[in-house]
Amino acid sequence: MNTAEMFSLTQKMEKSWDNEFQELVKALPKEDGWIGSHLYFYQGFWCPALVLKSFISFQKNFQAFASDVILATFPKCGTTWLKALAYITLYRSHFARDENPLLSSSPHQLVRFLEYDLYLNNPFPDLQNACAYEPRLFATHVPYASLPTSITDSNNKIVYICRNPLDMFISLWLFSTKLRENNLRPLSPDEAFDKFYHGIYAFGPFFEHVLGYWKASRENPNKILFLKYEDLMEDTNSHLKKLSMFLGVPFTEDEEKQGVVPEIVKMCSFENLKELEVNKKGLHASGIPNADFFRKGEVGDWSNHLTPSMVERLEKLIQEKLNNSGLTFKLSSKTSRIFHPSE
Ligand code: PAP
Repeated sequence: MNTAEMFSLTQKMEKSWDNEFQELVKALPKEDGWIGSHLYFYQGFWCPALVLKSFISFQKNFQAFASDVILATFPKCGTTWLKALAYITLYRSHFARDENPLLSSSPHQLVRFLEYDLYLNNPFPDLQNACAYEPRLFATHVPYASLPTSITDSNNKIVYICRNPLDMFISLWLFSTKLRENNLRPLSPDEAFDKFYHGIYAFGPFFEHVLGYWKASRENPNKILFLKYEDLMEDTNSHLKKLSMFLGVPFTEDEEKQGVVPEIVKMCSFENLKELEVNKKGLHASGIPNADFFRKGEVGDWSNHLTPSMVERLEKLIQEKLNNSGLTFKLSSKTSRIFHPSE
């Protein structure tokens, strides 16, 4: 599938909905999305038309195993990076160090999305064969409150990653600009900002998504590991060790001595993954070119794009939304400026 075919798939998707589904959808608030297809407000979040049906199938039909690992992320917050790190860490005993699967497969091929991939055209996908090894490892953008109860009620593990909303906005806007249908005029920075400010983007609003996982992780830290892109960027080694312990596959002393940790960090780094042939060409299951998942990979790039008034409005929004939550975001790596909602 190429990008043009992806758009036609999205449009066909809406046309292919049967009467019963059309009835359900008719009652939902609907907005134009960022790339040309629609967003529907369902269960408290803006769900892209492409995955509305597959999300519902996933929610209804997915049967979690207690051993499953689910990577849950807000879009543009480090999904690709986390997929690479988790896959290699969890399964490292299965392959030789010079036969790293990242050399031949994109992180999105290795760890498949539930709603964007496996359930996309099949309400009962073959999940067993979707994972090369045990335990099963999947990814999703679905908010915590909308996960299948078999995930929230079982003992499986969830790793969540999010990112400061200013960088996330810029990443989303530039990503969407590339993918936007050719016959539509580009979204202006003001239009994109307005949609962003009001939470109208895939899986938005951001704050509800992040706070859902944040609260759940505080209530159950053994089940949910809550990570932030900026922290990972600042010290990837120690976060990788934390991840390995959380997943029950801590690095042994021998591995530490052999430098396995920095080796994985380097292999999964933005600079390395971006340059691999497999990530320069080829398409994600949803039709998006693999290369579009690698742009700049920095903390604080928002300062090159946002106007002072946009920054001020977003800072106020963060303050309002995260107030008393205990959650903070670093906005810049250079100054290590930390935004405390109570400031
Ligand atoms: P998704 O949620 O749509 O799958 P995701 O991987 O979360 O996408 O977002 C892509 C962002 O992660 C891009 O950020 P940027 O636009 O600010 O540059 C991309 O560059 C960044 N990214 C991808 N891979 C890595 C990596 N290995 N290390 C750090 N950042 C990465």
